[in-house]
Amino acid sequence: MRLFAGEGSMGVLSAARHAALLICVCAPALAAQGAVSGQVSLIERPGESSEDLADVIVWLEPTGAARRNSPSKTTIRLSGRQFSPRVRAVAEGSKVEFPNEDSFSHNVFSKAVNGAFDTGVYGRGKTGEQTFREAGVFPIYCNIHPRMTGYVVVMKSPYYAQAGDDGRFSVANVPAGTYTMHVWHDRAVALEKAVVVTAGGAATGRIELDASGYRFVQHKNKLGQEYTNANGDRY
Ligand SMILES: [Cu+2]
Repeated sequence: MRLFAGEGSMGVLSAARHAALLICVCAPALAAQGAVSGQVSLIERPGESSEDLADVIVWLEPTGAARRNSPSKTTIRLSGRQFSPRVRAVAEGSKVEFPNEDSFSHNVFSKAVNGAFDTGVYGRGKTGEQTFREAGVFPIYCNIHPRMTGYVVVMKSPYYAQAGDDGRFSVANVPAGTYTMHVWHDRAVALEKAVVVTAGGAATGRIELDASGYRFVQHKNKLGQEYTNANGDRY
């Protein structure tokens, strides 16, 4: 780097002071973040086992101020008459694309308050999309295939995670503080739990969600009517 006449050692000292200041500001914030981890299981009716624990979403709502969430772009594929993945957690303001990988048409829609949309009918290789601007749980359906059900879970908090197939979850980079932890699965009663996160994170242990009261109810099509299967699709 070229030094201009008269700058010399003062410039170097000034740079050193700036570096020291940066370290003082950044170091405590970095040191006080940890992972919040645990394992979720579902209580089903007798004889039923859970095969969809990866649909569990865990998020932490700070009791104080939170850093801002960063919107992103993500994908839920339409494949084999299913949403894949079936559940997707995204930050508030994120765009979700729905590429059609089947050889027949789909029509993605939601009737959710604050999140209603309708992509219209589109065929193989085309992509529908929707931007989710408000936090909440948004059920998404297909107007052609009555069994297609998915969920976009939109987060205000930046601290969230989706469980693995075994129900284990880990929410990374959570600053020390007190939080309300939310645990969600579409067939279970939603659970809330107070969690204290230290500089080393927090371990919640095993969390049981109650899905024993779940009963399947066929949703209506986008016009609020029963599906007629007029196009010949069978399940
Ligand atoms: Cu469809």
